[in-house]
Amino acid sequence: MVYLFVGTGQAGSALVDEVFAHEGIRIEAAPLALNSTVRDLENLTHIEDDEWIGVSETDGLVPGTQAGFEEVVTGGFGRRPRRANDVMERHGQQLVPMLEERFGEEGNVPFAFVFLGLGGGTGCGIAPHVVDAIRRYAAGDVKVIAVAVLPNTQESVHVRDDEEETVSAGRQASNAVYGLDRLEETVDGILLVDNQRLGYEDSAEGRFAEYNEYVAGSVVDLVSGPVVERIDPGEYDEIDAPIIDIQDIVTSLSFGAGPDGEPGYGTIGRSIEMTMSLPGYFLPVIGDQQVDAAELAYLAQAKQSVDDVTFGDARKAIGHVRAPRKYIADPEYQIEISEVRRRLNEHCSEVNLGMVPTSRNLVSCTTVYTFERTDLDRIREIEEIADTYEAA
Ligand SMILES: Nc1nc2c(ncn2[C@@H]2O[C@H](COP(=O)(O)OP(=O)(O)OP(=O)(O)O)[C@@H](O)[C@H]2O)c(=O)[nH]1
Ligand SMILES: [Mg+2]
Repeated sequence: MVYLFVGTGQAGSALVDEVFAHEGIRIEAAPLALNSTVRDLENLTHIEDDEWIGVSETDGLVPGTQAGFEEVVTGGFGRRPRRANDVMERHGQQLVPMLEERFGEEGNVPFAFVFLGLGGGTGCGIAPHVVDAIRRYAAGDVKVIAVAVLPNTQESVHVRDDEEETVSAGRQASNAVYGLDRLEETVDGILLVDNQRLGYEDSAEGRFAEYNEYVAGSVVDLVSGPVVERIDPGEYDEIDAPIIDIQDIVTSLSFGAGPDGEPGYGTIGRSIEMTMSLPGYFLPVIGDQQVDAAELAYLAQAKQSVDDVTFGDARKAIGHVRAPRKYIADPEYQIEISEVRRRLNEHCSEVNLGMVPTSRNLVSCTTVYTFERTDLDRIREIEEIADTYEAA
């Protein structure tokens, strides 16, 4: 059994690359990066060529280790998601045997994250097909959450640091709506990451490193119970809150179940606090610090991944605390998880709370708020920019 993290396009692959920078993640999870330009794949640090799949207009889906990969996976789709979509309509079914070869024929994937940037061509065009292929591979028995990056639509952005070409906010918005409309047909839930949360200076291409780290760290913390720390809920009963499992996350990010179910739109945020003062690292006996749960929950909310959120519109929420055992079980240091609940309950009644022990000297609090698409002003704004662009 393996938890699959798939990156599509440049933004998607860069985010998955950051996820796999985390220690322990590979034990239960595996990455895949799909892109149309070999150059972007070569920039990945933690995903090797045997985990790449090239998307080529001439050759369809090409394994990263295939001879001549560099020659056929070059073009890219240059912000044209419809072209990427066409290629996947012709060749997307090739992905199913590739998954079988890698993960076994049994449909060994109970859960997948598919990451993409919504303003470009490749990710927007291929991600829904990748989700379909995962579903076919898993014979229906799989949950899929998309992690989708909303473009900064305040100004045109440089396509690359080293190129003059710019792409308009309108074009990106239009691609984003195209991508989201298709995505929501096929995934169980969508976590949104808004590049508009970055200052303009930081959102120029190539300067995403820190933001990607933050987003990847939040996602990893969210799934850390089953995926990283591999806690069996049954064997850990001294804590006030259960282990958040994958099903809890899916339930919190979707509305209804089965064929009538609809994906919710989630935002994610995370705050961390060191549990040891700096001298504590050198003299561990004196170093431990108390951790203020209310403050952590407040900060995690302030750092949510989407601009202009009305938290009162949230339908569901998750709060997840990852902390050293002492901060979970020792009465003197125990984190007041009820403070996290209190913050989430201020906005909505359906709240899922979890805690997981870790060996890091860090307490992290990750929160997710889930909305209906129509309740997010940022999506409405992007739709309006797209309409204006398409009408011109
Ligand atoms: N947060 C974040 N956003 C990124 C990153 N790289 C690109 N983006 C943004 O994501 C959106 C989609 O761009 P890309 O991921 O480059 O597009 P693509 O899927 O490779 O598609 P092409 O147009 O074919 O290159 C744009 O709004 C970019 O500004 C990244 O590493 N992190
Ligand atoms: Mg690209």
